Order: sequence, then structure tokens, then C-alpha cells
Amino acid sequence: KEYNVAILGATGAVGRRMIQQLEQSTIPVKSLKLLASYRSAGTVLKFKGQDLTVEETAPDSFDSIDLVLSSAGGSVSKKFLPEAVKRGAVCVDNTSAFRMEPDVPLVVPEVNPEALKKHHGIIANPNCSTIQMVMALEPVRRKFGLKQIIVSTYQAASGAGQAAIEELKKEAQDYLDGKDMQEDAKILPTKGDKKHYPLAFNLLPQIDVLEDSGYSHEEWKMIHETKKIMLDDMNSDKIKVTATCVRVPVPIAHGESVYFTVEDKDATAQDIMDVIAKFPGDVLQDDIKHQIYPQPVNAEGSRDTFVGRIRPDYENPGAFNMWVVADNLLKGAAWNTVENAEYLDKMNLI
Ligand code: A2P
Ligand code: 11C
Repeated sequence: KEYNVAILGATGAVGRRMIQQLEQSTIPVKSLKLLASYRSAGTVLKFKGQDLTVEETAPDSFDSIDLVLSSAGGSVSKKFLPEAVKRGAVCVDNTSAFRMEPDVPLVVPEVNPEALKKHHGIIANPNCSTIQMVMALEPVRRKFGLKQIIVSTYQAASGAGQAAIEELKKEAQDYLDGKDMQEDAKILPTKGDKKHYPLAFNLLPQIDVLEDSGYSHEEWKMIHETKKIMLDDMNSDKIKVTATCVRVPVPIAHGESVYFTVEDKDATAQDIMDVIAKFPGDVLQDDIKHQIYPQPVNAEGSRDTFVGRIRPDYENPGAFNMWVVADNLLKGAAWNTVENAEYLDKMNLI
């Protein structure tokens, strides 16, 4: 079986990496169509050495397409993916558009691959900061049970797209040149809010919009996506989750400080390290004698999730701290999307 594949949002920070990850995947590609907006129609991008021209997206772009990988923003997914499904395609969507719909599986393939079987044409890829956290915690949950998660994130600029990376670079240069950075700030903390602040040499405790609950929407996603992935119920109280999400002046790869409590009070930090080291897709980088721990500069470009600084809370038995880093554009987005498609292919679900 070979597939006619389309990438929606092919020119973006994630879309370009989807092309590259698809090239390196086991998915048998018969043809590839690159879709974006009118702005980049005509752009030429390479796939397996071949030149492909980007096309403006329209409903009939999906005629005879079997598989869609999409990352062009939630409103674009809402507009076009139902059109693609109507035409017989299976879509793996990296936006938040459909994640919380009951009949849409929200999948990290190493964690909950069985959920793929319930799809009705759309499979959602979780938010990048959720993916790397559940990658680190799922082996712990399976062996020792999870009771509570308290996470603080250190999220890279690229989570807000290619333009946010450019904004950060310009601000950093202006700061070094002694110029005012304020007028460079046009996107961050989020396009969807009124005020914009510089990220260079700064920290922004707002990712996505702030809601009446007091949480940002990114924090809301980490709470409810984690429950849907691990417990198949976005509102379950079986695992308590709370989050603080912060944007840091790093271009690529998110860091997370994760505090968690387990049911098995006899679990040791060494036990936690052992199960994480064995879990596919996780790499244990925890050697304090030699100052080895995960760092964004080392995680960039890798499909893996890196975990280190695992240590007990000596004042609270069954509680631990750890530090988790992954490339938000790869495991957090493009690779997890393509990996979901690989599983769909292997499970005969396309
Ligand atoms: P375009 O290059 O035409 O703007 P990023 O996340 O890096 O900002 O990338 C967003 C991606 O989504 C780009 O590929 C962008 O294409 C695409 N996109 C944005 N708006 C639309 C739209 N209305 N229809 C199709 N693709 C879109
Ligand atoms: C960020 N996590 O770092 C966001 C980007 O729901 O897919 C991904 C948003 C999403 O800004």
C-alpha cells in the first residue's frame, strides 16, 4: 500500500520539519503535495531530492489524498480537515482544533497507540509541552502509579512559529547594540493578545491567552491533554495536574521542571531512572558526578525526550523532581505527527 500524502502548512517551522521527518520515515509515499496559503504558493521545497511547488490550499486540494499531516494553525485545520475527511483522507493534525473532541484520539504513539483505533478520520497531535512530559512520566505511571504532577515549563520561542524565532534574534541584536527592544516585540507573548513584550534577556510567564480561571491556555492544555492521553478522560481526577508555563529566550527545545508523586512509596530515584531509561524514545541523561543533564542545545534536532536531575523530595516520601528537555518542533510536533502516521500505517488504519 502506498499513499498520496499532503502536508498542510508545509512552509512553516513545523511543516518544513514534517517534510524532512516524512522523508526519513517508513511511510510508503506515492506522491506528496505541499499546501500553504496564497502567500507562499509557488515556493519550491525539496522532498527526496525532488523539487515540489507549494500550492494554495482549497477544498479540492484534498481530492485523492489518503493522508494529511497538518500544522497551519487551528482555524485552518477547522476549515480544511473536514473537507479532507469528506474526500476519504485520514488526517494527523498538530493544532489544538480537534484535540478535546471525544471521538478524536489524542496520541503519543509510545504512550497510548491503541487510541488510534477509535479514529473517525482525524487524529490529534498533543501540544509540544504535554508530549515531552507524558513521554517522561508514562513509564513511571505504568510501574509505580502517578498521583500528582506539578510542572513548570521553560519553553522555546519556536513554539510560537518561525516568526517568533526571528523576533527573538532581532531583539537580542538590538539589545547588544544598545537599542530599544520594545518596538521589535510584535508577536510574543502571543499574537492573540493586545500587548507584546520582548523575550530577549527576559522571561514571559504567558504562553497563549490568559483565561478567567487565572491560568494561561497553554497551562490548561497541559492539565487536560495529559489526562486525556494517560487516562482517556480530560477531566479525570485520578491524576492531579497543575502547570506554570513560561517562555524563555531559547530558540528551539522546551525544558520542564516536573515534580510528581507516585502511589508506590517504596519507589527510589534509581527505580525511576531505570524505567525511564528503558522506555522507547526516552534518553536518560543523569550523571551528576560528570555534570551530565539535558540541555536544549543538545536536544535540538533529535527525536528523543531527554530526562535528568531525577531526585527524591527527601521531605515527602514517594515524591520526586526531574528535568525534561525535547525538541519542541520534532518530538513536540513534526516527528510525533509523522510517528502517528507510521503507527496508523502499521496498524492498517489509513
Ligand atoms: P504561509 O507560508 O503561506 O503563510 P508557522 O507556524 O511557522 O507560523 O507556519 C504556519 C504555516 O501555516 C505556514 O506554512 C503558513 O503558510 C500556513 N498557513 C497560514 N495560514 C494559512 C491558510 N489560511 N491556509 C493554508 N495555510 C496557511
Ligand atoms: C508554544 N506549545 O510553545 C505552544 C505551541 O497547541 O499545538 C504549540 C501550540 C499547540 O507556544
